[in-house]
Parts: sequence; C-alpha cells; structure tokens
Amino acid sequence: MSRLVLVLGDQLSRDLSALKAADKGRDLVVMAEVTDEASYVRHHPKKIAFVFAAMRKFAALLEADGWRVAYARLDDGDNAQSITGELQRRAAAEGAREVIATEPGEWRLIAALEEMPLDVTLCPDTRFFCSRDRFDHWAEGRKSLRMEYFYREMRRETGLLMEGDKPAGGKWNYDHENRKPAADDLFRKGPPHFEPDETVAEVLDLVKDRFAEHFGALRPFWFATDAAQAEAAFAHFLKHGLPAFGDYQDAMLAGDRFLYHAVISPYLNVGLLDARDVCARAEAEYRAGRAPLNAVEGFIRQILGWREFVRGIYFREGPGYPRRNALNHQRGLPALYWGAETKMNCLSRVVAQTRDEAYAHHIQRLMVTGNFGLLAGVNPTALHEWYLAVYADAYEWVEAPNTVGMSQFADGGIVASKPYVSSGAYISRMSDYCRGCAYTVSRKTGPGACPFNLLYWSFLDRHRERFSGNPRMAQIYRTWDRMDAERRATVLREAEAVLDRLSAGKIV
Ligand code: FAD
Ligand code: DLZ
Ligand code: SF4
Repeated sequence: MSRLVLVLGDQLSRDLSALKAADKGRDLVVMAEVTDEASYVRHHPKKIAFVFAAMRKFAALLEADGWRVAYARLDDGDNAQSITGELQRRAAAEGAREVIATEPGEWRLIAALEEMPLDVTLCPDTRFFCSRDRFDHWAEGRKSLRMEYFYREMRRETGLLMEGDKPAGGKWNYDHENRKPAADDLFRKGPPHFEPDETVAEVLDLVKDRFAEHFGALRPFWFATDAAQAEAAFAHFLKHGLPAFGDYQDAMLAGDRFLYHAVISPYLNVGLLDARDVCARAEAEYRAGRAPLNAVEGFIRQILGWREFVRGIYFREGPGYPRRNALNHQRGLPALYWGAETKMNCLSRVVAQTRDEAYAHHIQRLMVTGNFGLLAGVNPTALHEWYLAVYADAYEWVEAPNTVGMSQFADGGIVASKPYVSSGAYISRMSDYCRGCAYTVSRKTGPGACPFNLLYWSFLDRHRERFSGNPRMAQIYRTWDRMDAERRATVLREAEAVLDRLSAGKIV
C-alpha cells in the first residue's frame, strides 16, 4: 500500500528526511497551498507569494525527479484548506493509511499531525547542525543557557573556523570589531532582484486577489523562488556583501535597506539554501583570503550559533513559549506597527521598509521595533504575532525565541541575559534616522525630547526590582540614581504622557 509523504511550504529540500524515508516507486508526495497556513496570522502578501511560488517550483522538480506529487493549489475547488484536511482527502483517494512527514517547525502543526486519524511518522528535521536531542543534551544541567558556549561547542563539533582545537585567529568571537556605523555615500550592491517568471506571475495574481487586505506591498516582487536563484543570491552576497558584513552588521541607513546583509533567511528557512553549505562556503572565503575573519566569524556565528540556538530553545521550552509574558506587559500593539502615522522617524522608516520588503535586518528588528515595544510595555504575544506575519523569513521556531526571548525578555531571561533596551543615543550612533526626525535625539526632556530617551528610563524605573540586581545593569541604575529627584520626576511624567498618547491612539 502506498504511503503519503508530506512536504510543507518550509520543507523544500531535496534531501528532506521525509523524502529520504519514502519510496519513490510507491509513495505519493502531498503538497498543499491552504488558507489555514496562509492566514492563521495575516502573513505579508510577499511572504505568501514567496512560499507558494517556491512550493510550485519544488513540486515540479520532484516530479522531474520521478516522484508522484499530489499538489493542491489554493483555488482548487476540492482543496480542504488545511494541511490535515488535505492529507485525509489524499489518503481517502489513494487508499493510504500512513503518512511520513519531517517534523514541522511549529508546535501547532506538530499537534495537528499527531491528532490525525492516520498513522503518522515524524522524522527529525536533519537540515540543522544540531538535533533537538543534541541541544537538550548540551542544555541539561546548565544553570543558564548562553549562546556563546553553545556556539563554541558547535564550532568544535563541526570544525568550522577551527585550527586544530583552537578557534581560527585565536578568538571565538570578533563582535567588538563589528559595530561601525555606515556612511551613506558608500557604494553597495544590495541583494540581486529576480524578475517574476510565469509561475511567480501566476502566484502574484492569486495572492493579489485573495490576500489584498493583509499588511504589506506585494509588488515589486524580486525574491528568489527556487534553489538555483537562491544560490545566485548567496553567491552575490559572498562576493559583494561578506567582506564588509562584520564591520557594518549593526548599522542602519534610511537610504539603504540591506547594507551588507545577506538577505538569505527566507531561502534558508524554506530549504532553498542549506545551512551547512552556506557556512562552509563562507569559511572558504576566509581561507582564500577574500573575506576577513571578523566578517566570516560574525556571519557563521549567526547561523551556526544563533539560528541553531534559538531553534533548540523553541523546542526545549515547549508549546506555551510564544505566550510567555515575564514582565506582564499588557499594552495592545500600537497602530504605528501597521503603518499608522508616527513622528518617530526610526519607527516610520523600519515599518515602511517592512511593508515594502517583508524584510528588516536584525538591528532594525531588535533595536527599533523591538526596543520600542519593550520600552512601551507592549504585550509580547501581540508583537510575536506581528513579527510572525510581516517578515518573509518568519516561522515560529526562529521568530518566537527572537521576539519573545531576545527582544522582549518575556521568557524571563532564557535567551537574553539582560533586556535589549536603549535610549535614542544608540539609534543615533548606529543610523542616520535621527537626522530626519521631528524629535531631537539629544533632548532628554521637554519639547521635542526623543520618546526613546523618556521611555528608556521609565522602563528601567518600572522594572527596578527585577533588573537592578543584574551586574550588567548596575551602572545604568547608578546613573539613574545620580540624577536629581526633580529631573527623574520630569522624565517619568513626560514618559507617562507619551504612553497616554499611545493609549489614546494619538500620533506619537
Ligand atoms: P544576515 O544579517 O545577513 O545574517 C545571516 C543569517 O544568519 C540570516 O540569514 C539568518 O539565517 C541567520 N541569523 C542572523 N541572526 C539570527 C538570529 N538572531 N536568529 C536566527 N538566525 C539568525 N530570523 C529569521 O530567520 N526568522 C524570523 O522570523 C526572525 N525574527 C526575528 C525577530 C526579532 C524580534 C529579531 C530581533 C530577530 C529576528 N530574526 C529572525 C533574526 C534576524 O533578524 C534575521 O535572521 C535576519 O535579519 C535575516 O536577514 P539576513 O538574511 O540579511 O541576515
Ligand atoms: C508560511 C506558509 C504559508 C503562507 N502557506 C503554506 C501553505 O499553504 N502550505 C504549506 O504547506 N505551508 C505553508 N506555509 C509554511 C507553514 O506555515 C510551515 O510549514 C509551518 O508554520 C511550520 O513551520
Ligand atoms: Fe528615533 Fe528618537 Fe532618533 Fe527620532 S530622535 S529617529 S524617535 S531615536
């Protein structure tokens, strides 16, 4: 009897464990564009188009490889519009009882598959360096889980950037060299743009019809949608981006949305690029003398370190993780996150970029939208749902630990050892946003004072009990305590006024 082989929209890898476990001669691959996946959060239209187009092309590739593929398009009349519904429909038609699947990257879908009245085998997702068991083994018995120690173990285990048992260049981490602001007259190439082919054009029309009310611009659409294009995008980055990646990793510029970032996370996360291959090829650039160590180490750390670490945390912490709220933040998501007017240029720029590109780089997500959410006490689940919806690379296993953990401290300090909060000074140092802002970043109080400056201190004051004992924050609290009482009262009063305006839906 034939079995069904499920391939999800973020499992578009030829060496997927489910495909490896199946028999091309007898089993049936099931792929489905379904309303449930496209709208359980209101995904950005570019993200939906990217996933559907990449799915269609991957299905064609599997057929060319000799697989039988049952592919449901979103507008097929008999589409059950959910993954489990589609599996059951295909099982009935095929007379199949068994499903082979690679474990999904989200608890919600794992539970749905496990509850199905079919015999489901979940294979581990082998596209990662570190299996779930391996991560748990590393984490077991540790008082705190720090990415840096996990990363060193991964370096040793993979041999990436190692010289014998020593890290290349003698140091594990070159981050202190990677904090340069960028000048806006630098010549940069940005990611390559791919002209929509026939498959992509058809998907764009479908998404325009069906998801027009979702936040985000569908066109222009230039993402890679197959492995060959993703490979071209990565090769472009290796040549043009990687050498300066480290130096300007934290920089932000209004006139350059991509700087030296790779813009490969959408491709890595659906399987069009392979993490092992990407890291090995970045290392080869260093070995060949074409990219400096600080850049290559920084890049490999993001993938071998952070990407693997957050996945380990997501699965280790269990299904309730995305709804954690350690700081008890209850504010609804301010309308400015959906593009409502704001006088804060940094937020306005990052949200506009998110709307246009379904992309923002790490520091924009962490230190602009994330920082503001945390300072303003926005409910972390609301922010989680926003990040999951608006970025083309967002899947819960990677998005939730970054948002709930790293950015909002809502897991109580599992991912981050201290909250990522800053006043306007950080944004001013790392970007040119403040130059075009209605607020004045150097003003701490009074007319035109930058809201980040006010909210920063009021956040620290509000959460004093939790954070003042943290040795990494002691100096900040000493600075606050040294301010005279009248000044502190003014800061808190003005911060409250900003929050009141936000609550009242007024422009901030
Ligand atoms: P580059 O800066 O060029 O980095 C190279 C690669 O490293 C990325 O493609 C990515 O695969 C990996 N990487 C870098 N930082 C991280 C990280 N913190 N966690 C995991 N992988 C990382 N990344 C996602 O892939 N999906 C998400 O949904 C996501 N949500 C985020 C939410 C918040 C609040 C924050 C602060 C970060 C989030 N990140 C997420 C991490 C990071 O912002 C993106 O991976 C990165 O911006 C992708 O752009 P890039 O490919 O140009 O990355
Ligand atoms: C993100 C996404 C979207 C928009 N649509 C589909 C879809 O129609 N069919 C599908 O198989 N997968 C889709 N995906 C990816 C899934 O949401 C993803 O596999 C789960 O969230 C687990 O990571
Ligand atoms: Fe953002 Fe403040 Fe700078 Fe304006 S002045 S761009 S609000 S940090």
